[in-house]
Amino acid sequence: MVTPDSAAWEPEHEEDSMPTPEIMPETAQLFAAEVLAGLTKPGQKELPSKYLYDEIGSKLFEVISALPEYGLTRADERLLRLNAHSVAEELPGRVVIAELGSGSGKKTRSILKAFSRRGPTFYHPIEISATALAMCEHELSDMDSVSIVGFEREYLEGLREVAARRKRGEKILVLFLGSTIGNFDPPADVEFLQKVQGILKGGDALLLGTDLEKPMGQLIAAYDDLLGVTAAFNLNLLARLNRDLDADFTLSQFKHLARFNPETRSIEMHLKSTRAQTVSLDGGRVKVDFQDGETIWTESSRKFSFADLSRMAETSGFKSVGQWVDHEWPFAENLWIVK
Ligand code: AVI
Repeated sequence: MVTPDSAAWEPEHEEDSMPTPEIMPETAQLFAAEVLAGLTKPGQKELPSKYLYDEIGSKLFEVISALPEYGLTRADERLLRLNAHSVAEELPGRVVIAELGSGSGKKTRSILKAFSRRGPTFYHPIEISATALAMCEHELSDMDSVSIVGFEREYLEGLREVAARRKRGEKILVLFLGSTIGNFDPPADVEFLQKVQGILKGGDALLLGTDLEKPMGQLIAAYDDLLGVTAAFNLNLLARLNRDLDADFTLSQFKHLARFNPETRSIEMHLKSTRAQTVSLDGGRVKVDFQDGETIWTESSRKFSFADLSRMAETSGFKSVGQWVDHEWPFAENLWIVK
């Protein structure tokens, strides 16, 4: 069975543990604690999907976004390119833009362009991955009328900082693009949106990108592509644990799995152990047993219906004022205002 020598994950042992150079010390401790909790959970083992995005994971996700099977990012970009001016029209006055997850500068550029036509614009990407933040800042550095101040923070913490710096008369537009909300398992999705709403004030807005329902075959192909990029993206999480938490996963003994869960209407990614084995973490202080065929659940990607979206806006305290839909790859951009 699992032997979580949890004391080994306490701060006094930090010096002899491998550091996580990708993230700040307190975030590194949370990372170790969440990994331990997920791998020692009774029943289904799991790892939080936010940890897929270290330097290599972020780059692999960029490649996934270019794959013919995976139309999500292109649909998101297309919608923003075509409708950024309509979003800006809905939000007159001075608007500060905060983005949860720095995303690819490419899609944010259209929004920033539309707002910066009115004058100097402030943009705050919020991201726990230093690499992703740096990639975004670099991508947008040529936009002269846009001041970029990034926050290397968890989403809500970063958003609180943006709200605390707000000047009189300024509105905040929060961008949460790319259907990252689909990676939160219900009810965590609505709870998260409620927290976002709680940080904002009446008249502030949220632009939420959401992937829509589509045929199962199309979804499986998108999350288990022929080149194996998504498999590499998923397996990199174990490689990251080896690098950053002194673990000894043998990558060839785990297999990427993508399966559709009809109850939650989401695609799940798992890493399946291809044999019974014991893996150690923190240089051997923690041991985790796997049965042959046992999986680690690494991500859910929910696909929304229009009814889901209306319900989510309502229960999280927003009013929908605009929705733009891509029909080539069913995807919706939703503009919600704090009631
Ligand atoms: C970031 N997120 C919305 C992606 C998705 O489609 O759920 C992550 C991803 N996982 C596998 N491929 C892409």
